[in-house]
Amino acid sequence: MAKTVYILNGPNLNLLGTREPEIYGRATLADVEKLCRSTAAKHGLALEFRQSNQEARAKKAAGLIINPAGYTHTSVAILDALLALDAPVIEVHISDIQSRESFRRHSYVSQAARTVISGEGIDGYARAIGELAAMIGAKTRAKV
Ligand code: CA2
Repeated sequence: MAKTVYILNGPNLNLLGTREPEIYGRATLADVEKLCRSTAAKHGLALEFRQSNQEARAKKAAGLIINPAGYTHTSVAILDALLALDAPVIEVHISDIQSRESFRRHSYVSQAARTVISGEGIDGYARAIGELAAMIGAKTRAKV
């Protein structure tokens, strides 16, 4: 059976493509989901793609990719939840959080993340799936 990877998107990411295209690009969250589904399929992974304005749990995850959005910079609760998870975590940001306002430069979530991908636009999600696939030993097709 295919391993399941969770992609969790934090608050307000449903607004992607509607505002601030100079920071976040023009792709919508539906476009991000489409990209993630095709990338996951290439790696033989099942995908749960969620957007929530609240915290989410992912009990059956073989691995987890999270864009915690604004919670990145505020939430010890999300950090604790990720530390309690027995699966590798990758943190993704569409924008480069290190080159924006000073309050965005600190991430609580990074302490629980094996890898942080920031500033690659929505392609960062596809890279995260590839890296997670390698970490969890997914059956990636030869030509991805
Ligand atoms: O760059 C990212 O992916 C962020 O996680 C996005 C968060 C921001 O608070 C983080 O510092 C960096 C914002 C999510 C809301 O996204 C919007 C997109 C378009 C219009 C309004 C909000």
